[in-house]
Amino acid sequence: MTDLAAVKAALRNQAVETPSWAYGNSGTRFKVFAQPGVPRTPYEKLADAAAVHTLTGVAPTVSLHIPWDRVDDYAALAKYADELGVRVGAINSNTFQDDDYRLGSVCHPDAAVRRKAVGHLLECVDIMDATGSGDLKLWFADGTNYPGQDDIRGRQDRLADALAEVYARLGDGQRMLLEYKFFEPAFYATDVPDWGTAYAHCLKLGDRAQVVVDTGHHAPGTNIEFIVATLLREGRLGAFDFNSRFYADDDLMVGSADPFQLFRIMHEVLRGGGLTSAVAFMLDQCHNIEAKIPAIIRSVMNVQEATAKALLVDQKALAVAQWEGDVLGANAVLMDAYNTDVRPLLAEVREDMGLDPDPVAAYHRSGRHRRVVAERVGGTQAGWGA
Ligand code: PSV
Ligand code: MN
Ligand code: MN
Repeated sequence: MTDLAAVKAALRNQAVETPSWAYGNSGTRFKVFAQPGVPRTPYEKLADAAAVHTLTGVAPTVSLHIPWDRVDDYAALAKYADELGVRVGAINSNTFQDDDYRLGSVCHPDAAVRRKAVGHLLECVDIMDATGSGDLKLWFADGTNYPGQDDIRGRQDRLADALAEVYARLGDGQRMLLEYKFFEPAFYATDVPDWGTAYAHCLKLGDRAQVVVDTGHHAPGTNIEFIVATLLREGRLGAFDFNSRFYADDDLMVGSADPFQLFRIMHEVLRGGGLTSAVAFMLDQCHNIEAKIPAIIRSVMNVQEATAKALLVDQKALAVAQWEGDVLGANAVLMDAYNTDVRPLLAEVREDMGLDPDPVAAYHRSGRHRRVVAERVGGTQAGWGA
């Protein structure tokens, strides 16, 4: 038996962070298909994020990416967010789009390049101070393409030194979130390829260094929920970067390729107390061919649906079946929850929150897209290739 009132309360209190870059134009290395009405400035990205929050009620924060979201006055940007009813979330660093970073950034063999990269990371902490952001999110494109190209151990030492310097600069209430990715853009050896490497660095740094699980950053067949369970058990799961992959780092809408995997992840989050802790549920997606705001709303809804199904798992029945060694019974408890149509429940939750039960339809009815297309002429790229 599940307590429906508790399930609804948990769903009302859920928060999903949307990324500023998902609102802008993006593409593959083959082509960026520009869409009319995309934001031209970080201010307009915040306005789009606020529209998503107004319709869903559960997307109150926005990740920024520096330098894609560079402005002169970050405090003014944060104030504008506040006026729109949203807040600045994680500050994402970028140490991969500069010619100097051909051989890496914080792991580069040349100390001058490493200094430049660390300088950028420290600037990101300044931006956190100015915006009130609590999270510094680090993803490094560092790695090597050929055996012997550089010293694998030496690069780990350089990485550790850089992380320690930045960690020491964090203020009260600020965290460092370290993301891993098993390959790309480096193909032979990536410097932070897996959760174990990220975890080992975080462990040395201190409690406020935590691991980011980007769902698109794993080899096919990886049991991501096991990683989630392990990191939560160790108190080191800082955040998710949610998206979907079919082949590699595809950055498609979360819950679109494998909703069952998302459910299994959310079930482990729930089991590990991650729904009520400081784990940040962020999206890291790009909408190359589909309309952006409806895609982001749909993604938030997909996270909600997976969460609702996880909350509906009859934990008592599951524990009994597991204890009795009832393999099929235990699996059936999980599958019963997964196979429940939770859309009516989420519609009720939205109505309880004073929202339209169908946020995508409400967005289309609002006429906002037409208005914005007329107002905004000449969009910017999300950042990839910009
Ligand atoms: C590159 O793989 C990446 O998608 C990482 O997942 C980062 O989180 C994101 O770019 C933004 O820098
Ligand atoms: Mn990511
Ligand atoms: Mn990625």
